[in-house]
Amino acid sequence: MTEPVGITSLPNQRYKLVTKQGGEFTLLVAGESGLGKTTFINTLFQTTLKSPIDNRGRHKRGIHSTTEIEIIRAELEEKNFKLRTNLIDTPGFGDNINNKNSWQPIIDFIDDQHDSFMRQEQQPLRHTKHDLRVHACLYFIRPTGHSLKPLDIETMKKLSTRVNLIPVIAKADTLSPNEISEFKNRIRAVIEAQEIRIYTPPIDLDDEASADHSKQLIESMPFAIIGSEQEYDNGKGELIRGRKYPWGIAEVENESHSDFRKLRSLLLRTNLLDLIISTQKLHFETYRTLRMESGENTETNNGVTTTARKLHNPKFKEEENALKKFFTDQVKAEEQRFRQWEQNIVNERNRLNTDLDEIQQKVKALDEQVKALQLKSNKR
Ligand SMILES: Nc1nc2c(ncn2[C@@H]2O[C@H](COP(=O)(O)OP(=O)(O)O)[C@@H](O)[C@H]2O)c(=O)[nH]1
Ligand SMILES: [Mg+2]
Repeated sequence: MTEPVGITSLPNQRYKLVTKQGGEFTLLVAGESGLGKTTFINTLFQTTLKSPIDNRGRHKRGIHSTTEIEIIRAELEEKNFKLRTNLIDTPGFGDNINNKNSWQPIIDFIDDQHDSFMRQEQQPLRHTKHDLRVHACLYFIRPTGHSLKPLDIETMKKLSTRVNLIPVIAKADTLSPNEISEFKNRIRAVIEAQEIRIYTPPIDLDDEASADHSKQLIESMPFAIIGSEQEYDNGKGELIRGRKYPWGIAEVENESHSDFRKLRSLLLRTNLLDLIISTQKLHFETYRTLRMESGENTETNNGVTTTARKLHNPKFKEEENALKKFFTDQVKAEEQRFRQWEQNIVNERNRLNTDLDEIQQKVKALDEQVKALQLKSNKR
């Protein structure tokens, strides 16, 4: 029996689904070397760590001869709720002369987790499923102030059809607030023009406060973040996490310096369930359906699945295109379903309003009858 992860305090009943499935959250960081990915993970730990990192939980997983993906397991605590978390730190890419396919180990890692979970599902007798499916992928963007590089665009496209992709501007302390807001606009324009589907917090029409919150998050995207493993005295006897400059401290948790708090809250609190559920319903289902459709038998060779490799190997352009197309259709279907659901609510409201009108008229008529009867009896 898995322990509830503390998200039971959330109003939404869907937590049951999540706790039943194991209640784990897996976050992956990706992007070029030196952008602060490892620092971000440590910052997240230091600001939310529940129990010290278990050394046994920190292990490396060889993916490629020159690259290693590190999995760190920890229990995080954000505003009194505990969450078992897997943080996947990936080596940077883009620093080779030839960066072609340098994102491949990360894409393979994500696909492998879907694949492994799918195989475990086919063996219903296994009780504890080993699940490292990635619920959110932070993509670190170099704070150039210009635009996205072709390598960023290509990598983000590949990631976006597989995981909830959350782009972030690294090292926000190296840009001025104006530069950040212009840079954000440029990045958003490229993301739109290139039709890259980034994770967008859903807007709940039934809940004004939550809808406003989502809108605020969406307006802040891509989040500009500062990471730091250091704390400094702010002169008032308080220790502040940040980066020290001659002019002062660029503060990690100060909302006017960085979007770190917004991002942390989105990941670990407000959108945690949505990230987990959409991974299952959208990304995992997309993967599984495509694998089924490909109709190939899974061949296991030293634990490496050849079909998975083939399906997503960029050399097989058709498969990659099939994935993209299927995913787009899924998203459209989801949106269609959402619109239908919205329409149903409107219809239901109209129906209730009509019912109400009718009832009010009946009440009025009955009232008049009562009055008429009273008049009659008074006359007698
Ligand atoms: N200015 C600034 N430097 C940072 C920030 N985060 C990390 N760094 C520095 O950038 C360098 C690379 O960080 P690291 O976390 O190893 O990057 P990674 O290769 O993406 O994992 C280190 O010297 C960090 O101290 C940040 O938010 N702002
Ligand atoms: Mg690193």
